[in-house]
Amino acid sequence: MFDLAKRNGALRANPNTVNGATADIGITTRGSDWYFTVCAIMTLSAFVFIGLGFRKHRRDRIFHYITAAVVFVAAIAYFTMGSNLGFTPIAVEMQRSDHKVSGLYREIFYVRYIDWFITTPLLLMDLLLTAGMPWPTILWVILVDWIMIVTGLVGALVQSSYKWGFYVFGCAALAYILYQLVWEARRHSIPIGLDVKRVFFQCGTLTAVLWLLYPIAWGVCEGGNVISPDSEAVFYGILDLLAKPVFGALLIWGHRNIDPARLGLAIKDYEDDPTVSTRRNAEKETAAAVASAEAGARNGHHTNGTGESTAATTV
Ligand code: RET
Repeated sequence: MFDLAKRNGALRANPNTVNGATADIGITTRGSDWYFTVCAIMTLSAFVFIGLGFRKHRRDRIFHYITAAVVFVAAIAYFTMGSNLGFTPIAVEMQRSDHKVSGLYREIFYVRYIDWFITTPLLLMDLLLTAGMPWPTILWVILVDWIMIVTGLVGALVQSSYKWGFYVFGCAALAYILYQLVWEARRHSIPIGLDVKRVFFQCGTLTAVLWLLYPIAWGVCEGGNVISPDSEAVFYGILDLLAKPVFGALLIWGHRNIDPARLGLAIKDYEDDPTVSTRRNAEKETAAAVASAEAGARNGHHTNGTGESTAATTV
């Protein structure tokens, strides 16, 4: 571990000066190591989720693909933060005397919000599709989610106390999302079946509890500058590990015996469509018959032109 820390040259390669300002409140090599560790876990989970998807018919892989995309994107965001990139120094509104957070400019990782902008809608899709919610509601909840993330980002980049105004908008958006999850969607999942209700309840509860902790983390990191960027890495890192790979594993496991068609996700697969495969086979038979007739004519043999024996072997 000590050797690994010595080998991690991210902070040397990518220093804290960006856009003409230097972040004097930034991560250390230990923070960078932790970000890289989370990156590795996210990457591994992405491959596991994709691998599990191969055990299902491709028509039934929607939850595997969505969840794998979530952890893949997170892996890239964590690689960025581990590399001491994807941040900008922002003058702190509240200057502190504690040496861990004393200074004028704090390192604000905007890449976190890019990650969330992509992944939180996917997590909401995982949940709301499980509950069988109608797509206009899903779209609406995703739009509200985007408002939450964007207000969080803007607030984090604002230097004055007006940052808290954006925070309040973000919290209002979160309250609405949680209402949709714990009330509307939960009730919608009940009539679909006990198994669906159970997986929605487990993943929905985990999400509701975890998502409430994000604004607390923001309040003590980007907002109030109370805890150091290394502690910020641990706080958000643990939340993200629980909200993405752990949530994903629970969800995929919960879906193992649920046919997506029951959730209104009856997806057509070209390969399985009997009209398509019958037509395809008929085309193959005709092609084989023509080929054997031509071959027969070339060899001077007489055939009846149906090429039945050849066709039978090609079907
Ligand atoms: C912010 C600040 C503004 C107020 C609120 C926030 C909530 C953020 C949430 C983020 C969830 C992220 C997840 C990531 C997955 O890996 C933007 C921090 C309410 C709930 C689940």
